[in-house]
Amino acid sequence: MKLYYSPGACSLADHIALIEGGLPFEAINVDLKAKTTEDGGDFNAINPKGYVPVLGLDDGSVLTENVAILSYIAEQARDLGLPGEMGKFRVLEALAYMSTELHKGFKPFFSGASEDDKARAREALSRRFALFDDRLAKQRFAVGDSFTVADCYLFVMLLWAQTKAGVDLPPNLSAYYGRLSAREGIRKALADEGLG
Ligand SMILES: N[C@@H](CCC(=O)N[C@@H](CS)C(=O)NCC(=O)O)C(=O)O
Repeated sequence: MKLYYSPGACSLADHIALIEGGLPFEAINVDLKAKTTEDGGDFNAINPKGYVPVLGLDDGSVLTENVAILSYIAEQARDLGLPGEMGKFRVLEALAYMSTELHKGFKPFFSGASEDDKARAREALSRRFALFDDRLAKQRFAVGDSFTVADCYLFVMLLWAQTKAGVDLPPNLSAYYGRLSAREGIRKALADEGLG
């Protein structure tokens, strides 16, 4: 498999998941401004949407969208999903929430929005993050007591909260972020993207 990524972008979630799942892959850095891959290829020809993440599969097809890629990884590395009849849907529920309620909520911080818009976005993100803070009072990870692909995505949202948006993390989320930051797979993905 090939993961097309940009350092520190949302593709970091997929990068972490591939490492945590012990899956073989090649990471390919994409220049999102120039829309070129690190070997000078035309990124738009790989993904006409023009954004990362993209997972290049061994049959030559590509899979896009964090929710789909992380779900695919959870199928390949079963430890990164949840067991039981509803397990898959609980993980999907968390991924959808992160994609639509958290990830999109960062837009003002990437688009040169006004300070008022940023303040409103910060407030909305804090409210959205509170759901996970409440959960983490009772469980160790985003969707239960085992690490899943949902934690890979939540880690990136929490990293952005602190580094891009100036959102203070409440206590349970802060402790959770500390625990995740110490995981070998996460440290490796950060190091591989040059983020130390
Ligand atoms: N809906 C996509 C959004 C992906 C996305 O926002 N990618 C950003 C990086 S975090 C990107 O590549 N932006 C560059 C661009 O849109 O030109 C997903 O969830 O996978």
